[in-house]
Amino acid sequence: MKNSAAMLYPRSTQTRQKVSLDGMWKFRFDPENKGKTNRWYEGIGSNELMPVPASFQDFFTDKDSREYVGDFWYETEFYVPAEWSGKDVDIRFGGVAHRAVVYVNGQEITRHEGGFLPFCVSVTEVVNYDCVNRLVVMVNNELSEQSLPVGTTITLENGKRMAKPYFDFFNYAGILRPVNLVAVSNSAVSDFSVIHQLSGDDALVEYNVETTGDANVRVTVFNEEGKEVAEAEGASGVLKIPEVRLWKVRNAYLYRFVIRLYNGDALLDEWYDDIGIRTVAIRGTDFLINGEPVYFKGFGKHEDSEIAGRAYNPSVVKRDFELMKWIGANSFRTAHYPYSEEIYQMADREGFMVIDEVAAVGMMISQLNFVAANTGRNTGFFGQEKLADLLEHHLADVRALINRDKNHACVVAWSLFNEPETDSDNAIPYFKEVFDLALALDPQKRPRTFALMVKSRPENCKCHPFCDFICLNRYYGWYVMGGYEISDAEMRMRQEMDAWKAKELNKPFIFTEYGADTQESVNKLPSAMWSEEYQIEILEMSHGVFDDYDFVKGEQVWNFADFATTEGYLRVNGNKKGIFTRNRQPKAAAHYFKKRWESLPLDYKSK
Ligand code: BDP
Repeated sequence: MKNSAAMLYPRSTQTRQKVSLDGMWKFRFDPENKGKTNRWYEGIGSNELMPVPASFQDFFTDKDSREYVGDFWYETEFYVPAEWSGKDVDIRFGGVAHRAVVYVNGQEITRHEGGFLPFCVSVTEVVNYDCVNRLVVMVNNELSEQSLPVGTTITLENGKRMAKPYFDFFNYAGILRPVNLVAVSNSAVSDFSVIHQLSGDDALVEYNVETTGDANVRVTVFNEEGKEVAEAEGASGVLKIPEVRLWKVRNAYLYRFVIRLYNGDALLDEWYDDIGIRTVAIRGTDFLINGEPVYFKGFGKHEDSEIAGRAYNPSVVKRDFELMKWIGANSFRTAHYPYSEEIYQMADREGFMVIDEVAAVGMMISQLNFVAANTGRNTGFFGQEKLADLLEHHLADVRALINRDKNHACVVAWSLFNEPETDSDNAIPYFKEVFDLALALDPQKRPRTFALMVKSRPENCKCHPFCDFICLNRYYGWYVMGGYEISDAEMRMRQEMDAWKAKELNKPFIFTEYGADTQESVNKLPSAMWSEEYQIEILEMSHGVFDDYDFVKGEQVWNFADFATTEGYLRVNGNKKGIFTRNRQPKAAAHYFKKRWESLPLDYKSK
């Protein structure tokens, strides 16, 4: 499907206008499903205010609101200036979890499935110019086995509904990311992609521009001093950047690519993007950036913070990057869904490598969720009847993810699942479709992977051959033989690593999860599970193992910070595996990591 020009990251330029619609909107729950019958799309009839962007859950003091599952409605107004008539006027949503129906001036104008990727809709035909217009969004946060992320929705005896995620993070929902009103010309840039190649001291950047109308295309590249360094005409071609300053890990350099469309001398459209030039490849067990081996140090993260939940929060993003720089990290995985676009822009700027994950989480018969576990099904997850519907959503998300993130230098790999079931034959054709699509769509052909859960082992996993590099989530010393049994846990871990080694896969491995739940300020001598001492003990044990296997090319501990989950006896006020608290202060393990990571060179273990 062709992009609309407003899908590109919203920017104001000589020809484009964007107006933020963020702020306080009207809000209303719809527990009896009467919004549509009562025509709330013409106005929701509520004066309750709700911030956008935000997750609604943590504002309320009553549990029914926090746990609410179903439809809920938002309303705001926007003004369209008269001088925009003749342009294409769009509304662009950064992310609405998990699905939305959008109405302008009482008319339904689009529907969107999936909470973590942007969508836009043209409102040119339905807005009134030089007037105030009404925008209503009906959002829904139900979980199912046919949508991402995967879970179920149950009904309690009292009639109230409840989310049962097959995943370990709170089912935050709402308008989570910025909303913009965008005006672009009818002949505009709708897509742009780059492929980098190094040639001696120079870079050859193959580019491709797509447009919504006929126009002459010019691409001009500026360095960080604002000096023009390359220019080319035509919808596709090669830009030669002499004596290129490459984007390097934790030493970034970004060029500004300005794309202009002309009709004769008349400027029709202008859009720009700040892009780092680098190559990504895998050679044997090495992960290469610009042809040089790198070792991943960092985290599995979440978009999660106090009060606004999963909302894009620039202050939290800033703090997180400062902490990651302080501790000596160089990478993170966007567990378990695509993050806000601004986070990738920050990672580009700060030189962090990102393993970019789609929201394909919970694709197993849940271990945490007894409702699912007790259904008695033994077909395995990929044996389910309505698998085609799930696959369709999964492929749509892969498409949208690559479309959104393909030009980011920080994105060095795609993670296409987290901890799926991999031991049944049913999984194989499903995996093949997802992996093939990612390869076909990515102009840069970045490495693809998925995170293997504990049950995906060298002897039974049927799906790791799809991976260009292998990501392991392992909890030896926590879920597997914790506490005083940690010495046995270490032996088990080494046995597993020996078995992987014996397979001679000749691919890099990265530990994308390991760690221990740790309650801040609980100190114990000798250590005990949940204490800050025990967290460090697991880390030391794990690192000792990683260090002994040459093909382990990275460590991303679980998790950067404590985060909210569904309540349950396995979780004490959320998941406490953070190296930082939820409020972004260090646990003792943070100081331990700072020492280790500052001493490991970027090319650690390269031959
Ligand atoms: C892994 C999951 C992650 C969980 C983690 C844990 O990938 O989402 O939060 O375990 O249990 O299985 O802490």
